[in-house]
Amino acid sequence: MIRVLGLPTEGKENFLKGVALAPAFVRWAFAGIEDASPYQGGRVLEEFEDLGDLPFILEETDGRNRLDRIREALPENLRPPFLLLGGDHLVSLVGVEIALRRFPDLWVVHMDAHLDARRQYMGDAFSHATVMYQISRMVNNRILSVGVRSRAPEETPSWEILSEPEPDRLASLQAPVYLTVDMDVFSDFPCVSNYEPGGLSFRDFLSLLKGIRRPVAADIVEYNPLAGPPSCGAFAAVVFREVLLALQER
Ligand SMILES: [Mn+2]
Repeated sequence: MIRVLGLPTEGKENFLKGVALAPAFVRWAFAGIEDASPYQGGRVLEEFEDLGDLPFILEETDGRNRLDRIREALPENLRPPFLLLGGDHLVSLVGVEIALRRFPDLWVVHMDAHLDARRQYMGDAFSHATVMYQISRMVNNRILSVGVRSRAPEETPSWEILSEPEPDRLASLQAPVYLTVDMDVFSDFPCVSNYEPGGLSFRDFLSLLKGIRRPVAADIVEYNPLAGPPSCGAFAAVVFREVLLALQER
Protein backbone atom coordinates (compact mmCIF):
# COMPACT_ATOMS: atom_id res chain seq x y z
CA MET A 1 0.00 0.00 0.00
CA ILE A 2 1.24 3.48 -0.83
CA ARG A 3 2.36 5.55 2.14
CA VAL A 4 1.78 9.31 2.27
CA LEU A 5 3.74 11.62 4.54
CA GLY A 6 3.60 15.42 4.81
CA LEU A 7 6.88 17.23 5.49
CA PRO A 8 6.04 20.83 6.43
CA THR A 9 9.50 22.29 6.20
CA GLU A 10 11.30 25.24 4.65
CA GLY A 11 14.67 26.89 5.20
CA LYS A 12 15.95 30.32 6.01
CA GLU A 13 17.14 30.71 2.41
CA ASN A 14 13.67 30.26 0.89
CA PHE A 15 12.77 33.45 -0.92
CA LEU A 16 9.09 33.61 -0.13
CA LYS A 17 7.93 31.82 3.00
CA GLY A 18 4.89 29.56 2.99
CA VAL A 19 5.80 26.21 1.43
CA ALA A 20 5.68 24.57 4.87
CA LEU A 21 1.91 25.14 4.77
CA ALA A 22 1.49 23.03 1.63
CA PRO A 23 0.72 19.61 3.18
CA ALA A 24 -2.24 21.00 5.09
CA PHE A 25 -3.57 22.88 2.04
CA VAL A 26 -3.22 19.90 -0.28
CA ARG A 27 -5.04 17.65 2.17
CA TRP A 28 -7.79 20.23 2.59
CA ALA A 29 -8.28 20.61 -1.18
CA PHE A 30 -7.93 16.86 -1.76
CA ALA A 31 -11.03 16.28 0.36
CA GLY A 32 -12.99 18.26 -2.23
CA ILE A 33 -11.94 16.50 -5.46
CA GLU A 34 -12.98 13.20 -7.01
CA ASP A 35 -11.09 9.96 -6.36
CA ALA A 36 -11.32 8.98 -10.03
CA SER A 37 -9.02 10.39 -12.71
CA PRO A 38 -10.47 11.40 -16.08
CA TYR A 39 -6.86 11.56 -17.30
CA GLN A 40 -5.97 7.96 -16.43
CA GLY A 41 -8.95 6.16 -17.91
CA GLY A 42 -11.23 6.76 -14.95
CA ARG A 43 -8.97 4.81 -12.59
CA VAL A 44 -9.99 5.18 -8.98
CA LEU A 45 -7.65 5.79 -6.06
CA GLU A 46 -7.32 2.92 -3.68
CA GLU A 47 -6.89 3.41 0.01
CA PHE A 48 -3.42 4.62 1.00
CA GLU A 49 -1.63 4.48 4.32
CA ASP A 50 -1.62 8.01 5.63
CA LEU A 51 1.36 8.63 7.90
CA GLY A 52 0.11 12.17 8.62
CA ASP A 53 2.22 15.31 8.63
CA LEU A 54 5.36 15.81 10.68
CA PRO A 55 5.43 18.87 12.96
CA PHE A 56 6.81 22.05 11.36
CA ILE A 57 10.55 21.94 10.79
CA LEU A 58 11.53 25.54 10.19
CA GLU A 59 15.24 26.04 10.19
CA GLU A 60 17.08 29.23 10.89
CA THR A 61 20.57 27.73 10.91
CA ASP A 62 21.99 25.51 8.15
CA GLY A 63 20.42 22.98 5.81
CA ARG A 64 22.41 20.02 7.08
CA ASN A 65 20.91 20.64 10.48
CA ARG A 66 17.42 20.75 8.97
CA LEU A 67 18.04 17.47 7.12
CA ASP A 68 19.05 15.81 10.38
CA ARG A 69 15.87 17.03 12.04
CA ILE A 70 13.76 15.65 9.19
CA ARG A 71 15.58 12.29 9.29
CA GLU A 72 15.07 12.02 13.05
CA ALA A 73 11.37 12.79 12.73
CA LEU A 74 10.65 10.28 9.93
CA PRO A 75 8.36 7.37 10.83
CA GLU A 76 10.14 4.01 10.75
CA ASN A 77 7.58 2.47 8.42
CA LEU A 78 8.26 4.96 5.62
CA ARG A 79 9.39 2.78 2.71
CA PRO A 80 8.43 2.46 -0.97
CA PRO A 81 5.97 2.93 -2.44
CA PHE A 82 5.54 6.37 -0.87
CA LEU A 83 4.64 9.95 -1.72
CA LEU A 84 6.08 12.87 0.23
CA LEU A 85 4.26 16.17 0.39
CA GLY A 86 6.73 19.03 0.88
CA GLY A 87 7.80 21.42 1.97
CA ASP A 88 10.67 22.86 0.00
CA HIS A 89 12.76 20.90 -2.46
CA LEU A 90 15.28 19.74 0.17
CA VAL A 91 12.64 17.11 1.02
CA SER A 92 13.67 15.16 -2.10
CA LEU A 93 17.08 14.38 -0.66
CA VAL A 94 15.49 12.41 2.16
CA GLY A 95 13.01 10.77 -0.21
CA VAL A 96 15.73 9.58 -2.59
CA GLU A 97 17.82 8.39 0.35
CA ILE A 98 15.00 6.12 1.54
CA ALA A 99 14.06 4.85 -1.94
CA LEU A 100 17.73 4.05 -2.69
CA ARG A 101 17.94 1.65 0.26
CA ARG A 102 15.39 -0.56 -1.45
CA PHE A 103 16.31 0.21 -5.08
CA PRO A 104 20.09 0.71 -5.50
CA ASP A 105 19.60 1.17 -9.28
CA LEU A 106 17.10 4.00 -8.77
CA TRP A 107 16.68 6.72 -11.40
CA VAL A 108 15.33 10.18 -10.59
CA VAL A 109 12.91 12.05 -12.84
CA HIS A 110 13.14 15.72 -11.93
CA MET A 111 10.39 18.12 -13.03
CA ASP A 112 11.39 21.68 -12.17
CA ALA A 113 11.76 25.19 -13.59
CA HIS A 114 15.20 25.32 -11.99
CA LEU A 115 18.14 22.96 -12.05
CA ASP A 116 18.81 23.17 -8.30
CA ALA A 117 22.37 22.21 -9.21
CA ARG A 118 24.34 24.77 -7.23
CA ARG A 119 27.19 23.45 -5.10
CA GLN A 120 26.42 26.09 -2.50
CA TYR A 121 23.69 28.64 -2.01
CA MET A 122 24.00 31.46 0.49
CA GLY A 123 26.95 29.60 2.01
CA ASP A 124 24.98 26.40 2.47
CA ALA A 125 25.49 23.11 0.58
CA PHE A 126 22.06 21.77 1.55
CA SER A 127 19.02 23.70 0.39
CA HIS A 128 16.30 23.81 -2.27
CA ALA A 129 18.90 25.35 -4.62
CA THR A 130 21.54 22.61 -4.22
CA VAL A 131 19.37 19.55 -3.76
CA MET A 132 19.76 18.07 -7.26
CA TYR A 133 23.54 18.42 -7.12
CA GLN A 134 23.48 16.47 -3.85
CA ILE A 135 21.13 13.85 -5.30
CA SER A 136 23.27 13.49 -8.46
CA ARG A 137 26.12 12.28 -6.24
CA MET A 138 23.85 9.77 -4.51
CA VAL A 139 22.51 8.24 -7.76
CA ASN A 140 25.64 8.63 -9.85
CA ASN A 141 23.95 11.08 -12.27
CA ARG A 142 21.00 8.80 -13.03
CA ILE A 143 18.73 11.84 -13.34
CA LEU A 144 16.49 13.17 -16.11
CA SER A 145 15.49 16.81 -15.65
CA VAL A 146 12.54 18.24 -17.55
CA GLY A 147 10.89 21.67 -17.61
CA VAL A 148 14.08 23.53 -16.72
CA ARG A 149 14.12 27.14 -17.93
CA SER A 150 16.26 28.98 -15.44
CA ARG A 151 19.90 28.28 -14.84
CA ALA A 152 22.68 30.06 -12.98
CA PRO A 153 26.08 30.29 -14.74
CA GLU A 154 27.71 28.24 -11.99
CA GLU A 155 25.28 25.37 -12.49
CA THR A 156 27.10 22.72 -14.56
CA PRO A 157 25.10 19.52 -14.18
CA SER A 158 26.57 16.22 -15.30
CA TRP A 159 23.20 14.57 -15.94
CA GLU A 160 20.71 14.67 -18.82
CA ILE A 161 18.35 17.62 -19.24
CA LEU A 162 15.47 17.26 -21.68
CA SER A 163 14.93 20.39 -23.72
CA GLU A 164 11.36 19.33 -24.55
CA PRO A 165 8.85 17.19 -22.67
CA GLU A 166 9.70 13.75 -24.10
CA PRO A 167 7.54 10.98 -22.59
CA ASP A 168 9.33 8.43 -24.80
CA ARG A 169 12.66 9.21 -23.16
CA LEU A 170 11.10 8.55 -19.75
CA ALA A 171 9.49 5.38 -21.10
CA SER A 172 12.93 4.12 -22.12
CA LEU A 173 13.87 3.80 -18.42
CA GLN A 174 13.47 0.21 -17.28
CA ALA A 175 14.79 0.93 -13.79
CA PRO A 176 12.72 1.97 -10.77
CA VAL A 177 12.03 5.71 -10.78
CA TYR A 178 11.77 8.32 -8.06
CA LEU A 179 9.72 11.26 -9.32
CA THR A 180 10.15 14.73 -7.88
CA VAL A 181 7.62 17.36 -8.96
CA ASP A 182 8.60 20.94 -8.14
CA MET A 183 5.34 22.80 -8.61
CA ASP A 184 7.16 25.68 -10.32
CA VAL A 185 7.62 23.39 -13.33
CA PHE A 186 4.07 24.30 -14.44
CA SER A 187 3.45 27.21 -16.77
CA ASP A 188 0.19 28.23 -15.13
CA PHE A 189 0.69 27.62 -11.44
CA PRO A 190 1.42 30.92 -9.66
CA CYS A 191 1.55 29.54 -6.10
CA VAL A 192 5.28 29.00 -5.84
CA SER A 193 8.14 30.87 -4.22
CA ASN A 194 10.29 31.23 -7.36
CA TYR A 195 7.94 31.66 -10.30
CA GLU A 196 9.24 31.29 -13.88
CA PRO A 197 7.08 31.95 -16.95
CA GLY A 198 6.76 29.20 -19.55
CA GLY A 199 7.10 25.60 -18.52
CA LEU A 200 5.00 22.45 -18.66
CA SER A 201 1.30 22.48 -19.31
CA PHE A 202 -0.82 20.16 -17.20
CA ARG A 203 -1.19 17.95 -20.28
CA ASP A 204 2.59 17.79 -20.77
CA PHE A 205 2.83 16.73 -17.15
CA LEU A 206 0.25 13.96 -17.61
CA SER A 207 1.95 12.50 -20.66
CA LEU A 208 5.33 12.53 -18.92
CA LEU A 209 3.79 10.90 -15.86
CA LYS A 210 2.28 8.15 -17.99
CA GLY A 211 5.69 7.64 -19.60
CA ILE A 212 7.24 6.51 -16.32
CA ARG A 213 7.11 2.71 -16.32
CA ARG A 214 8.22 1.86 -12.81
CA PRO A 215 7.49 4.70 -10.39
CA VAL A 216 8.35 3.55 -6.85
CA ALA A 217 8.30 6.78 -4.86
CA ALA A 218 7.66 10.46 -5.41
CA ASP A 219 7.43 13.88 -3.89
CA ILE A 220 5.52 17.07 -4.63
CA VAL A 221 7.36 20.14 -3.42
CA GLU A 222 7.47 23.94 -3.45
CA TYR A 223 3.73 24.61 -3.48
CA ASN A 224 3.31 27.88 -1.59
CA PRO A 225 -0.34 28.44 -0.61
CA LEU A 226 0.44 32.04 0.43
CA ALA A 227 1.71 33.03 -3.02
CA GLY A 228 -1.56 32.99 -4.96
CA PRO A 229 -5.26 32.21 -5.07
CA PRO A 230 -6.90 29.36 -3.12
CA SER A 231 -7.71 27.61 -6.43
CA CYS A 232 -4.04 26.57 -6.47
CA GLY A 233 -5.01 24.09 -3.76
CA ALA A 234 -7.27 22.23 -6.19
CA PHE A 235 -4.50 22.18 -8.83
CA ALA A 236 -2.00 20.78 -6.33
CA ALA A 237 -4.56 18.25 -5.06
CA VAL A 238 -5.17 16.96 -8.60
CA VAL A 239 -1.41 16.61 -9.14
CA PHE A 240 -1.30 14.71 -5.84
CA ARG A 241 -4.09 12.38 -7.02
CA GLU A 242 -2.48 11.76 -10.41
CA VAL A 243 0.92 10.93 -8.87
CA LEU A 244 -0.73 8.61 -6.34
CA LEU A 245 -2.50 6.83 -9.21
CA ALA A 246 0.79 6.51 -11.07
CA LEU A 247 2.31 4.85 -7.98
CA GLN A 248 -0.66 2.54 -7.67
CA GLU A 249 -0.12 -0.83 -9.38
CA ARG A 250 -1.45 -0.73 -12.93
MN1 LIG B 1 13.31 22.96 -7.27
